[in-house]
Amino acid sequence: MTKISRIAPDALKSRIMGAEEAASLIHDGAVVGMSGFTGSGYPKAVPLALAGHIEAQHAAGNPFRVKVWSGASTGPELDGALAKADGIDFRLPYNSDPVARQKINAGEMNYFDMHLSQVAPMAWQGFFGPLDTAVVEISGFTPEGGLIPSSSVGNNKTWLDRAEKIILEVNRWQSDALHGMHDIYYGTALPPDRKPIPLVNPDDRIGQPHFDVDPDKIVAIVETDTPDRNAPFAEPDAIAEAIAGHLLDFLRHEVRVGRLPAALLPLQSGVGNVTNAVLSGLLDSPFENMTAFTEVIQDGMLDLLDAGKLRMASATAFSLSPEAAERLNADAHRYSDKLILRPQEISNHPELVRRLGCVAMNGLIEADIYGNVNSTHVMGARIQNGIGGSGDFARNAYISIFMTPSTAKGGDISAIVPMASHVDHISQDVQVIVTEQGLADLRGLAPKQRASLIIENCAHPDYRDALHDYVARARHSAFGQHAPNILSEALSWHQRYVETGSMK
Ligand code: 0RQ
Repeated sequence: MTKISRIAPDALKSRIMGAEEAASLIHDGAVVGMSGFTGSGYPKAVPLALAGHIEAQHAAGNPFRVKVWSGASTGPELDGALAKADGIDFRLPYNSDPVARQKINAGEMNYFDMHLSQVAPMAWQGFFGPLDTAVVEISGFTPEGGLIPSSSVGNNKTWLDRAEKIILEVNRWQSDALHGMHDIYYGTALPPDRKPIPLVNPDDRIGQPHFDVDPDKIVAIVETDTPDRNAPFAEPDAIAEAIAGHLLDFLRHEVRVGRLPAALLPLQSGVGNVTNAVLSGLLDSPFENMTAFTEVIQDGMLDLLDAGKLRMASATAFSLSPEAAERLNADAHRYSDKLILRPQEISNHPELVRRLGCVAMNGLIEADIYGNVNSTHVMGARIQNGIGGSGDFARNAYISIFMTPSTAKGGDISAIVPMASHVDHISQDVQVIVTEQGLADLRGLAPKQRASLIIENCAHPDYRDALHDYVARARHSAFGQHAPNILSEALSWHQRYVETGSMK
């Protein structure tokens, strides 16, 4: 394994500076494209220094806020620190930071959560306006002055190309084994010049291992040695294990009846504890030689690689617990030829997800009796994280699976409701729903058939009778009998929760 050079080329050495000085190059109102995706590869020093600068400006009575674009979620030193300083005016496309979430839900911060595959194309289409500054973490430099990406690729290619000026953070903590792991595709174009993307297998490499950069745009280089800070995953509990069990039975059945090959099809696994538990469940499954064409590589994926069950994984970022990140860094060469990190417009590209036939497995907040899925808004109003890549994969997958515990908040909320209070995934994009109670295979079923199956197989027994009762009454009184609903009652469960703290 070759060591990554962390030293800037001679021509750029004069631009090495401290984080405070670099942060002072960002002005009030600036649009900043930050690196970072699910807690990996985000800049760690400059945003923190910028937050300090913003706090000082606010204390002096001066307004100061920036607009932040990223790949997906970042870390506490970025979203957390800037939100705490009340320094973010607008944010896209995905957030899981609790401080930022609180600000968004208090109405103090504008946020637009969007399909992750669409961020870079829309930036190129000019839909979001100009980008002032890119702040991008890299792991080092090639001898020719190219930039070796960090533990996530995200939208960095686009930020580096589109920004007027660039601030780099060179993070020595990132593993040497990242060198050669990335596949940066430069063949995208805007319509009418867009061409097919030449990727037909999950392990195809179609680009180059580094970013090209215009050195004249680099205004600052900051050296860091700081770990990515990902939240640890919860140990799979009995509920997560039951969900994984139902899902694995289903996959085995699909192989048996010839609808899936023995090695399955490229897996996509969403964020969260439940989806990570499913990956752990695959460890004990009969499937061999699996592949993943997904968005993030979680702990469970590393375990599958270690066990020889997973042949390779393609993603745009790592999303590892601190222990798994250390494990990867300590033994990274073992993984380097099995992992590919790509720009998120490629890792999540609808054309590729459809071509490869991904098996999409994502979490949900709530599903309604007809199979519409809410992944984002609690009680239709309060954002949890964002749609992330779930829509990119769910609509285009070979088979689209959503999973959740049947209740939330200690049983006070049913995850199966008469009508979803917000819809991210319409029933056509939802083919299978799994809870610890069981699995509903909705393929080819009409709405009324779906309702019976979802209530019987997925709803918690505490809520099952009430759901059956709702459907029975809707079959008498609804405006139509295709997907019968009682409009005055459909969202009453949510209203009851808002008023009393329980849907019961
Ligand atoms: O909140 O921690 O405050 O109690 O949501 O819920 O059950 O731990 O589930 O970690 O698997 O996340 C949909 C949020 C599930 C995730 C979601 C509350 C619950 C808890 C987490 P607390 P769990 P998970 C590609 C795929 C969208 C993005 C996506 C997600 C918290 O999967 O963000 O799929 N998906 N990306 O209490 C009120 C309900 C609730 C509820 C759960 N019905 N009502 N609160 N919660 N259900 C990857 C990327 O895009 C990066």
